[in-house]
Amino acid sequence: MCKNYKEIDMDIRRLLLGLCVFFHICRSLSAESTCKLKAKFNLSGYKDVEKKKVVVGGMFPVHKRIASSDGNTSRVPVSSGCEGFNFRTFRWTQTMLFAIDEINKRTDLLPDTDLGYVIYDSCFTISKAVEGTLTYLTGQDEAVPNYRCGSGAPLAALVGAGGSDLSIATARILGLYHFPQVSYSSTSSALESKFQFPTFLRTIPNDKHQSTAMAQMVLHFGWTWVGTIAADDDYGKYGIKDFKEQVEEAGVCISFSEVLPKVSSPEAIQRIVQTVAESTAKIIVVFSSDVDLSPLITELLNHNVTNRTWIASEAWITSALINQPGVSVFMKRADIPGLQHHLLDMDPYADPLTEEFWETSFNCTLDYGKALRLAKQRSKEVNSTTSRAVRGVPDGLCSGRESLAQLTNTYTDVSQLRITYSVYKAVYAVAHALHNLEHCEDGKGPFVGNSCADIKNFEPWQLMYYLKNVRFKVPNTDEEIYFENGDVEGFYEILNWQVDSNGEISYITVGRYNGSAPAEDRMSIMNDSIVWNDDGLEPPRSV
Ligand code: TCR
Repeated sequence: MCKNYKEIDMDIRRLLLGLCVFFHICRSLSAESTCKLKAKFNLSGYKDVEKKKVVVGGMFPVHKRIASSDGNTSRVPVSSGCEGFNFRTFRWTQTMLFAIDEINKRTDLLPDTDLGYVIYDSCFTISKAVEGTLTYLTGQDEAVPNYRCGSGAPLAALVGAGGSDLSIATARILGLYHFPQVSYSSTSSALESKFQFPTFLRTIPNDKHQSTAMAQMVLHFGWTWVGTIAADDDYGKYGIKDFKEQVEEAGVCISFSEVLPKVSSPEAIQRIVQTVAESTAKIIVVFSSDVDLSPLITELLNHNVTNRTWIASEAWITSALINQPGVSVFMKRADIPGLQHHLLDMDPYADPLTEEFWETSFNCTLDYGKALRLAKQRSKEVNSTTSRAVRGVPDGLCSGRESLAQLTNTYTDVSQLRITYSVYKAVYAVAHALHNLEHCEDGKGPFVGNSCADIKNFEPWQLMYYLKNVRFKVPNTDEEIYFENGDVEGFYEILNWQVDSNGEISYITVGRYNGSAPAEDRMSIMNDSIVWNDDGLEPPRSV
């Protein structure tokens, strides 16, 4: 039997609701039902008991994957751990804390209310994102959805969840509870459906603009033969689909369409390398995040596959590794005054993530016992009992005073803030919505009988109303944020990535794309400023 889109969607919702109710009832039969909110307040250190409190949730892919389980079903299953610490996404996490701190210090925005936060690591994995969402809604350690059982502060909205496939999963659950979600990096056009994702909003433009910009660029340079590479998720698939539809209509042929594996698969990567190497197409269009793309880039370099021109989405920043010029369509870069200071001013002992960050960055351990054990083991290995490690401070123990400023990694690099800026805007959107909710005038409110919501105990759909209608200026910029159908304006820079004779990489803005302008003035490209392969100024031929 065939079902239309809407019916299938209703089925998914019913199924989810059923699951949630099922678990909740089962659990409450054996419930010790205490609702613990592990929210942190007063980041800036002063305690104000007078202030009302609201918790904002955050979800970031701080790790790159979950640790694989051994598949043993004869033991009590435990939630998988995560591995592969990601410095870039950790910067996004710290930016959320920075924004909350900044808002809490302000006297004109939410002056009587303190924002707290709970942050979950989605580990780039759907199951972890769903687990985090359910835990967040319950305020319990266990993932049972029942957000109303909370003692303590109300939950505001979820800022997250990272990639589009994660946001699609969490938005389905949050939508059930009419709970708002503001995303900073989920760009897939699949998320534009308000029927499927009624409470989903984002401060990053919808990819349909980016796909169009990339298609326009291919047509602009007269390329007729291109290859495509997509991540195996809703970001890659929808991005490339929208791109292909547009170029194919204009008569461009697609030489190959490859999909990058989500879980490590050297064979699949080899196959793609072979396709790229053998194809006569010299223009390659990529829609993938850096985590999924980097294994391919490394292999291409190993195989010396050069002389290709890359038209890349977001991922390009790290794929700069590939050491060949390319063009990217990027969101605009921004500066956030004070952020760098906040990033450098970190207490390594603040929470498990800062600890892991510190240990990974400085290649040492913060745990005295562990350092001692390791040192003992090492000294046994070298068969020396008089090692300094065992007598005094063990080798490999971090002092906690290592210098972050001297560290040069993606965490401390604030020169290319794009998604980071989007995180900042998402937190501000929630704060402004809460501010408007709190300052609603009695008798002039938007709800039944012109009533207002109460900041101490509001319903998620009431906050959703304010988020939908929010309009504010981002601090220190002229940029105004408002949502139209959950989306913001699609304004991009076109960047050319160039390598100078010393091997230094620079990003040069060579054009702009404004998805909201009339069709004929959307794109402007300065052809002459682009440096192509072989340092040429002429655009390459597509075959
Ligand atoms: N939208 C992607 C996720 C993503 C990302 C990134 C992840 C974007 N840019 C940079 C890591 C680094 C753009 C999505 O799935 O929607």
